[in-house]
Amino acid sequence: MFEEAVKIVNDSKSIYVVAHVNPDGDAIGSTFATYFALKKLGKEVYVVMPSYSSRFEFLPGVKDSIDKIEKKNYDLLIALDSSDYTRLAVSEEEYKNAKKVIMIDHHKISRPYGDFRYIDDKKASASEIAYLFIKALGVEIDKDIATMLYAGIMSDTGCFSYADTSPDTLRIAAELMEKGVNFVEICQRLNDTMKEEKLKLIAKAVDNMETYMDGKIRYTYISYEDIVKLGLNDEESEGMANYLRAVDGTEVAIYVRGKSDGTLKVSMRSRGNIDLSKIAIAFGGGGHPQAAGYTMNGDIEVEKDKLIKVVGEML
Ligand SMILES: [Mn+2]
Repeated sequence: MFEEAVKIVNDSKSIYVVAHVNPDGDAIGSTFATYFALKKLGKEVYVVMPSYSSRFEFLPGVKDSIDKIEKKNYDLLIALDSSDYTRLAVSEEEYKNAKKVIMIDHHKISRPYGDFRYIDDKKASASEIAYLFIKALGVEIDKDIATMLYAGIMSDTGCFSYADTSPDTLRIAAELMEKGVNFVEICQRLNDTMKEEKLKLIAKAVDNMETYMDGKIRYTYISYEDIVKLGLNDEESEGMANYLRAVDGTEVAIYVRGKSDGTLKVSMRSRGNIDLSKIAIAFGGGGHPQAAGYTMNGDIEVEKDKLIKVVGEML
């Protein structure tokens, strides 16, 4: 399964580990777990992560990440949780300077890149695949590695609640727990802690909420201007669809927000009765059955009506 990847790692000295921009818990967990494992193998290894939310700073090693790849020539780039190389947190030039690239991902729509690929959209998180990779490398899982893998798996499974959580996911989590992971703190800090500004954003999202089909569909929109006014950034303004979905009777929740680059991001969440990734793919995006998204082009009112019609037809 990973024989070729293990050979590539064994043949490499200088290694950079990278995930997508605006890293989430899974991106951070999978990259740092891999980083710690490669360090144990005596590799010259770095994590490139130019920006991340301060809520991840309590996790081991996060502050040691670097902003960019300085080397003109290096042996290996390992990319995790990133379905498309243009979304990686390195420039195209930095990417091309790698002698070899390993890609590890779990998204439904992946544009495969690199010399070795391990893509499994049945896996709930990239961190779960990183666990298999680390085992294949023959590295003993210590507390730091376990902490990062646990944080990643917990994040992308919605605390082990999404449909793609498998018996294997729980078996891996159990093994990680045995390594002394502080799972109470990880869950509290990543799931149950927010800035006051975020609470105000939720209030705004509720204020702007529209309901369709007797509440089966809930929609809300927040402009980038409003996000900036609250002092939040792109990453911190995510997650509103989860709150809308939590309302009893909701089948699909839709959250549209303005982003710093001027585009509109659509995030959808379902209770699992319809496959949102199909809708997202039709609109040029991707994701998972219960969580998917895309970039909205054109007039927001026209595009919103189009989306609500498509979702309504699938319900
Ligand atoms: Mn992920």
